Amino acid sequence: MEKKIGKGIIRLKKGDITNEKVDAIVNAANSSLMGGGGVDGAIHRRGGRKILEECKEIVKNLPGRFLPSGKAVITSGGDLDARYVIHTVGPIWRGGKDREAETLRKCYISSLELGKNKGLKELSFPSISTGAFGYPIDLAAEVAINAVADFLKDNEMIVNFVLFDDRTFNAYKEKLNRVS
Ligand code: AR6
Repeated sequence: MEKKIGKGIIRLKKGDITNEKVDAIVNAANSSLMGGGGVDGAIHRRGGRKILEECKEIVKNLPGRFLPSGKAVITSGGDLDARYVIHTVGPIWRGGKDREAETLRKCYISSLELGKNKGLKELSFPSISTGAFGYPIDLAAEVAINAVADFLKDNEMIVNFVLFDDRTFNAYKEKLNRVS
């Protein structure tokens, strides 16, 4: 499914984000940037050592040696078909009163801005925070779609959501149907 929004396009796909041949895929990382499970594990497994080496260099130079949630950094795509990986850290769901929505929105906006500043034209996102970090899918889908749609009002870009399972895909589809 795809929809023209503002100056760009939002596309929804079901599948594995590590297969994407785009300018950049986005990783739902953790603050250590040292890899993990879920989509993070899959990206590092297929992307190879180079991505981890670059992450180590980045972390070394960050205050406190961690990447705060809502921020994004960029590495090469290593052995992946994607040219770059943008690593962002989603919020851990704590019931909704810990500014989770604001932080999740920041993940999308900072990743998109980073891509824009690199001159990238096509990005692919997973569903950030809705796995290990426990963010309810319907709520996360709303934040994700609205953030990207707002960004596309002023920016020309193709933004794919690559969603791993039917439930997640359907939640994003429902939200995308509602935006104009
Ligand atoms: N392609 C696309 N989506 C995927 C893939 C894949 N290959 N693998 C899993 N997903 P999660 P989070 C989906 O847990 O909630 C890691 O350990 C998954 O089904 O990967 O932000 C990090 O190191 C779900 O819909 O990310 C962090 O510690 C979505 O991706 C922590 O998990 C996000 O699930 C981050 O948790």
